[in-house]
Formats: sequence, structure tokens, C-alpha cells
Amino acid sequence: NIAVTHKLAKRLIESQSQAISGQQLADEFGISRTAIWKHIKELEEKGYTIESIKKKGYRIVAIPDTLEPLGIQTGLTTKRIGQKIEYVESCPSTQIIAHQLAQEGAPDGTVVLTETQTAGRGRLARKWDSAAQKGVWMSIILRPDVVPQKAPQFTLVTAVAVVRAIEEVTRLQPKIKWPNDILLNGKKCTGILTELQSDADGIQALIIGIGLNVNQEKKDFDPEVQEIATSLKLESGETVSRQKLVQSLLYYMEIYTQLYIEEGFGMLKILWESYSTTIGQPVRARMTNQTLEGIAEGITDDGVLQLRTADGKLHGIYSADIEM
Ligand code: BT5
Repeated sequence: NIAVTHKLAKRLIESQSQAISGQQLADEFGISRTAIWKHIKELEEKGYTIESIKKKGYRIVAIPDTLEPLGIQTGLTTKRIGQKIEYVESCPSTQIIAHQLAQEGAPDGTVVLTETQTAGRGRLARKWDSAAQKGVWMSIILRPDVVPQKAPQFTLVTAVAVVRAIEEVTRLQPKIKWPNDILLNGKKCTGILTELQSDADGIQALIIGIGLNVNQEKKDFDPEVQEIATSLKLESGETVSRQKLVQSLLYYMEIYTQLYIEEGFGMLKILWESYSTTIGQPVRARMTNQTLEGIAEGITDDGVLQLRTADGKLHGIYSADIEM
């Protein structure tokens, strides 16, 4: 019975260094001590390290760094985001699963997580390389009560949340490249993809996809992106806990999306600008129908990039690929 195994793990994780006796666990769960022992074996097979101390009982020493709900939700401090987690070991794309769940009525804050994607996608149907067990491949379903025009800013709000989470869990200092890239030393460690389900009544659901490279070595990346991509491990030299990272990311997503919905973009814009590499720089903005060169002067309260070309004209750019 997997549910009991999960409950047992949760109980042991929460009691931390304090061992709990087999008898006490048996009483609490209303099963035999032998049954408890079998669940303990089950956890060990899943990669948990459990110490069994004579006369004292069981104590969890280490948990495997998977993205399973159990590991993510134990110690999660959010109220909305991540209360419901859909986890699959492998899938074509978490965006596809999230879209389907949203259509079936999944609640605000539902999170989809996977260890690897076989058809991870970026903007404009580009490919997203998603090495197994090495990154965070995640989609978040939000149901904010805002007009569709306010949807693109969720990409910027998410970018700030990603930066804060990386800062909290590592000693790295990530930068944001408008609109949806997070960079470390000029290389991309995270991409964000915000998609929308809407109808005549407005936004039905936002599907925010986040692809975060965590523990890849250079060889783990597809050859096409090896020179432009990086991971937290490559930049920090240390293996990073994906569980901690997701917990931190969901926390910042909750507070910043809330702030945005309730107060607008003002405060977040200041934060966003403080992390931006784009603002104040000469850039080339490639759009589907044209390319513009100029100085990126700032973003508006709607998240639109303000680009001043050599002729002095100010252009509002809604979506583009930026080269610097
Ligand atoms: C993005 O698109 O950056 C958005 C990526 C969103 C991925 C997440 S993962 C969870 C969820 N499920 C999905 O299927 N997608 C979302 P864009 O700005 O279009 O950038 C795509 C480009 O980034 C590609 O053309 C490559 O050049 C590069 N790229 C691909 N994989 C990468 C990786 N792992 N790390 C860094 N760069 C990568």
C-alpha cells in the first residue's frame, strides 16, 4: 500500500533526527510492527536511507532527490501552489499534461513535474532539451482573475521567482534576459514558457512552463545547446538539491504572483529591473517579421520592452529574441 508508505516517510521526515519506535508507528498507523518494517524496506528500495536504532526505532537519514510529490510536499511552505502535484517519471511535455488537466478543471496552483521530457518545447515550437533527473521540468496551472492582456507579465514575474529561488539555494547570481531567459555568466540556465487558455469570459488558465537546468554536466546537454546552455552545477561546482529548489521556487511563485495580481507590476518591475541584463544595453531584437537594433531603455508596466533605435524612435516590443 503506497499511500501508507508515503505517510510513514512523511512522519519520519517530520520527526527529523528523533527516532520513532516500531511499536509507536504500529500504534499510530493501526498496523503490525512487521507491516511497518515492510514499509521501511519499501522506502529503502526507493532510495531512502533509514537508520534502525536498537530500542529507539527508525530515523530517516537521507531522502532521494526525486521530484515526487512526497519529497516536494514535505517541508513545502505554500498555501496554494503545489498543494496538488501531478508527477510522472517521463512524458513528452509537462505543458501538454498541464493543458489537459486545466481543461478537466484542475485547481489553481496545480503543479506538473517530471524527471525527463521527450518532446519538451520552447517558444515557437522550438525544442527544449530535458536531461533525465538533472533538471526541473515543471508546469504550473494558475487561474488568476485578470484580463488576458496581463498574461505576458506572468513570464516576467516567474523570472523574478526563478532568480530568487536560485539565489536562495545556491550562491549564484542569475540575471534575467528579457523576456524569458535566466542566465548565468551569459549562458542560459532557465527558460520560461507562458501559455494561455482563454475564452469570451477571459483567462481560464495560465500554464507556466519552467525548464531549469540543475545538475547537468556539459555532456548531458544536446550538442546543439552545449555552447549556449549551462546548469547550476556547472556554474557553482556543486550538486544542487532539486527538491529544495522546487520548494523555494513554488514559494516565490506564490508570493510574487499574488503580489502581481493584487498590486500590479510596479514593485515587481523594480525587482525585475535589478536583475536584468537587457536594460540600458544595445540589443538586436529579432521578431517574426522584422529585426530592430537599438538601446533597450526599459520595460513598461505591462512588461513591454522599450527599444530606442538610432533615429530616436521608441518602439514597444511585445515578443522577440534578443541578441546582445
Ligand atoms: C524557452 O523557449 O526558453 C522556454 C522553455 C520552457 C521549457 C519548459 S520545461 C517544462 C515545460 N514543458 C515544456 O515542454 N516546456 C516547458 P525559447 O526562448 O524559445 O528557447 C528555446 C531555445 O533554448 C532552443 O531553441 C535552444 O536554443 C535553447 N535550449 C533548448 N534546451 C535548452 C536547455 N536545456 N538549456 C538552455 N537552453 C536550451
